[in-house]
Amino acid sequence: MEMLKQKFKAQADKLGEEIKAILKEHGDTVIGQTTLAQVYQGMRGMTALITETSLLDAQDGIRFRRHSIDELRDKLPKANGGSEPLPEGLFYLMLVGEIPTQEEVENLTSILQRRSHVPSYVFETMSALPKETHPMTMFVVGVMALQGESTFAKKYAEGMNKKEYWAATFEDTLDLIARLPHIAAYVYRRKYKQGKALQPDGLLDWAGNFAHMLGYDDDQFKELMRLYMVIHADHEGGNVSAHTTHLVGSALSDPYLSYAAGMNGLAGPLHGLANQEVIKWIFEMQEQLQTKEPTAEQIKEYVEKTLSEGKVVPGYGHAVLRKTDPRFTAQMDFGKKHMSDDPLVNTVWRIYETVPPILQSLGKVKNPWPNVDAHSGALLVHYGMVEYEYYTVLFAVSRALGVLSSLCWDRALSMPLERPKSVTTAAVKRWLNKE
Ligand code: NMX
Ligand code: MLT
Repeated sequence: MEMLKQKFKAQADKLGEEIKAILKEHGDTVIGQTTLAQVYQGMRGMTALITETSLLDAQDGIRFRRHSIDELRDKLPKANGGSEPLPEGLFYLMLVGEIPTQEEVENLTSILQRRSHVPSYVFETMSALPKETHPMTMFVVGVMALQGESTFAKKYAEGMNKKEYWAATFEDTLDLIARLPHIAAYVYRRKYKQGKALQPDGLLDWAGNFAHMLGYDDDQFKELMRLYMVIHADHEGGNVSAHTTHLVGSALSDPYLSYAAGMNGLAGPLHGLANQEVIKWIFEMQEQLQTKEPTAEQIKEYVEKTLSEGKVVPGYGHAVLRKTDPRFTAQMDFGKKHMSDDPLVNTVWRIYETVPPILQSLGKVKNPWPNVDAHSGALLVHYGMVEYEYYTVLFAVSRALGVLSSLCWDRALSMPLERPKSVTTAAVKRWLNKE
C-alpha cells in the first residue's frame, strides 16, 4: 500500500510541476470559443475540465491512459485461469499511469481485501428502507451511512494541512473501493434473495469476490464481472457521474460524499440507469409481441412505436461518441465466445442491426449507434441475474474505480473549487442588444 501511495505521490508531484510550467508559459493560450448554443445545450464540445484517468475519442471511444479496451483485455493481469482483465489492474493504471505486473495487482487485491470490512450499522441503515426502494437508492444510502468512516472528513475536522489532502483522499478511495462490493451485494441479497447475505471469499479477486457475494459462483460469471468492472470504470471527466463527483469533491466534500453525489447522477435514465431501461424495454417488447426472438421487422415496428410515444430508444445514442461504443463491442465479443446461441443476446444483436438506420432517418440523432448499456443486461440475464433494476448498482461499483482515482488526482494537483459563471436569459438578451 505504501509503495502504491508513494508511487502515486511521485507521479502527482511530477505532473504538478509540469502543469505549473505549462500554465506559466501558456496560461493565456486560447483553446476554444464558446457559443451561446453550447451554453444552452448541455455544453457539448466545450473543453472545460482536466481529467487524467481516461480520454474519449468520438470515433474510437474510450482510452484509459492511452490504452484502448482491446489493449486492456490483452495487457492487464488476469485471474488464475481467467482471460478477462482484473479491474484492480485498471485502477492501478488510472492511478499511476502504468500497466501493473501480476504481483502488483495481487498486492492491490490483498490490500482491498484487508480494508473491506463494513460496519454493521451500514447494513442496518439500508435495511431500514422499505424493500421496494430502488437498489440505487439503497446503495447510495449505504455509502452515505459509511461516510462517518471518512479519513478525509476526520482529518479535516482536526485541522489537516492542505498538503495532506491527497493522502487522506487516497486512504478513503481505497477503503471505499474495498467496501463497495459488500454494500452492493447486500442490496441485491436483501432485495432479491430474502436477505441471505453470503460471506466473502478471501481467496478471490475484487470482482470475483463481488460475483461470489452476489450469489453467482459460475467461473464465467466471475469473468463477466471482471470485464464489466473494467469497461464501466471511466469515460473521461464530462459524463454526469464523473463530473458530479469532481464538482462535489471540489468543495472538499470527502470521497464518500462526492462519490454518492456522482452516483445519484448515474441513477438517471439518460446515464447509468439506461442499462435497466434497455432490458425492461426488450422484455416489454417480447411480451407485447409474444415471442422471445422478435424478427427485424417486428423490432422495427416496436422501435417506431417507442419513438411515436415520445420516448428514447434506450442504449442508443451518446453525447460525445459518434460510433458504436467499443464497450458494446467488447461485450458482444464476450457474448460470441460464451453464449452465441442465447436468444436474448441474439435479440440485442438484431436490435443493433435494426435501430441505427431508424434513428439516422430521424435526421436529428447525432449518434445512432449503441452505447455500453445496450448490451450489458442481456449478458447478466444469461447467467440468471434477471433483476434489471439492480444493474445500475453494478455500473456504480465499477465507476468508483474511475471517479475516485480521479478525485485522488484532483486533490494531489490541488484542483480548486469549481465555480463557473452563469447568466440569465435577460442578461443574454442584453448582450445581444435585444432589450
Ligand atoms: N432514441 C430516440 N431519440 C434520441 C436518442 C435515442 N436513443 N438519442 C438521441 N435522441 C434524440 C434526442 O432526444 C434529441 O431529441 P430532441 O431534439 O427532440 O430533444 C435529439 O435526438 C438530439 O440528441 P443528441 O444530440 O443526439 O443526443 P444528446 O447528446 O442530447 O443525448 C443521450 C445523448 C445519451 C442522452 C441520448 O442519446 C439518449 O437519450 N439515449 C438513450 C438513453 C441512453 O442510452 N443513455 C445511456 C448513455 C450512456 N451511459 O451509460 O450513460
Ligand atoms: C458514461 O460511461 O459515462 C457514458 O457513456 C456517458 C458519457 O460518457 O457521457
